[in-house]
Amino acid sequence: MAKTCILIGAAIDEGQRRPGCLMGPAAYRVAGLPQALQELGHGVEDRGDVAVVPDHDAQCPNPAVHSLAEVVGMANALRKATDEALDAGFPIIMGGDHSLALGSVAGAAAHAAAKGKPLFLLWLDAHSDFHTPLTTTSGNLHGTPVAYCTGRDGFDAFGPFPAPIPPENICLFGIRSVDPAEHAALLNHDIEINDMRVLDEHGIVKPLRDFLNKVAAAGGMLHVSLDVDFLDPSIAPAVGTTVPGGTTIREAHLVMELLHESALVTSLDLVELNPFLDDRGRTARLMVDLVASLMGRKVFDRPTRSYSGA
Ligand code: 6HN
Ligand code: MN
Ligand code: MN
Ligand code: MN
Repeated sequence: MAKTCILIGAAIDEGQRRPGCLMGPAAYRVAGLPQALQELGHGVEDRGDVAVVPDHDAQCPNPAVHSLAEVVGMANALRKATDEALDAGFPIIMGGDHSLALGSVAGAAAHAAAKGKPLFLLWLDAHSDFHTPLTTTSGNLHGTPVAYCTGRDGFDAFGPFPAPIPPENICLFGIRSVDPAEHAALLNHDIEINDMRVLDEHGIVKPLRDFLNKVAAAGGMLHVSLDVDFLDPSIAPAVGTTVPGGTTIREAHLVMELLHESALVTSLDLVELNPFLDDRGRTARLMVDLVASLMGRKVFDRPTRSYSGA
């Protein structure tokens, strides 16, 4: 079914320390994201990059945390932009580092709560991003959004998360790097953790389908947050936090194809692309191709003679 895709640029790289992610929105436009969506029959409305007003009153007791004012400013702007975009269509937030999800998921949660629907969160990432501003040792706020979404303490500067997402509604998928403080906290939260160990053994299909069945049964909305480092660095070099042992091109496409078939996804983040680290645009183009699969691109539209699994 054709959608109105609302492109929102979140040009931020202050959620970590390596400059470059702020060029992400421009790279997605150059790599042809709007055209790819149009070719699939979708409407596209590019709302440009959101304007950020840094919150210079924002405070955090952990001295390691840096750029709090800028990250809070972006979160405020994106919370509003994502909530509003959900009224008009399918928001695609073009990052920017993963700290932008402190705003986009909050906007999706506010929207879902207003509609009386449960929100589910699929986190496609090498990392669990389950630090709070109080536990992070790097001080990089891109490592914190999942914790914020569950309503954990330590996020005073961001204001309360609207309608915290029950941990059972969150699925971490593809993770292979978890810090000790995150590990300890995850043990106390009933989040579905499909780390690479699980995906190696079971493949991606069954764990993903099981989660999607849960979303469908609850009549939920589904926000997907796609971190470039979900992919193996050999195919997606344009990211600051590479972790070997990630998903292959085909696994990633299959995830997207299953998400398309489910028709459950209601909003999407594209995060951590650092075009300065890219190799002739290949990571940006791969991300655009993955979005195309999520939005309905296929090799064959129901082949008449193919293996059915029956
Ligand atoms: N990401 N756990 C590390 C940290 O610095 O807190 C890495 C975070 C990576 C963040 O995946 O968006
Ligand atoms: Mn991440
Ligand atoms: Mn709304
Ligand atoms: Mn990551």
